[in-house]
Amino acid sequence: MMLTKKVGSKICFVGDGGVGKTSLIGRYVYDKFDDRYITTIGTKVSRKEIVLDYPHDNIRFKMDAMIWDIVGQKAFRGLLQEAYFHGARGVIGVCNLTDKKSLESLTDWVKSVKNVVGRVPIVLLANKKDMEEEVQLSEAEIRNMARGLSATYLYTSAKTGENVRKAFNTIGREMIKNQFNLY
Ligand SMILES: Nc1nc2c(ncn2[C@@H]2O[C@H](COP(=O)(O)OP(=O)(O)O)[C@@H](O)[C@H]2O)c(=O)[nH]1
Ligand SMILES: [Mg+2]
Repeated sequence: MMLTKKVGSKICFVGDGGVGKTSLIGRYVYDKFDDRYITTIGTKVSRKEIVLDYPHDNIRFKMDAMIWDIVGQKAFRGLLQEAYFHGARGVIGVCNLTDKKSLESLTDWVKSVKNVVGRVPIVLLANKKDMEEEVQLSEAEIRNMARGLSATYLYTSAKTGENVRKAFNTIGREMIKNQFNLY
């Protein structure tokens, strides 16, 4: 019989406005994609259980994930930032494949996270993979950034759903590795 262990966790999304953070969360948590661009204000927290199996250790983790989304990017400073990152166990950094600057920005985003919580697992998502004709970033550039941030990376599309579940499973497994030393 498999042992089930419940764990809580906070996952923070970072990345420039428009890269697809809210859409990726929407796709994962509610399985929908909204094509309109809605600029929301404040911070939104969604909740979803991530189930992770470790057959070799006979353990199933049921991770109660609190997924934090930044909204109103411009006002995101100082104390607000601290409250947002406080207690984060994992970070998903998102860039937009059709916007070169959005990859570079991740350096500062991750710096801000580290100032508050120190080292936590990071997964870098190169989003909008479906927009093939407009891609501005090479895989080498993404790989280099990921290496610099000690992050793993994945190509995603919130529109088609490609790799969205995998992105959350990957950060989940990284957090379990970090916390329980399980692989
Ligand atoms: N084609 C395409 N559009 C996307 C994708 N992800 C997000 N978008 C669109 O990009 C815009 C910004 O997305 P949003 O999730 O609000 O970005 P956020 O500011 O990072 O939360 C919206 O118009 C989305 O519909 C994607 O994977 N593919
Ligand atoms: Mg958003």
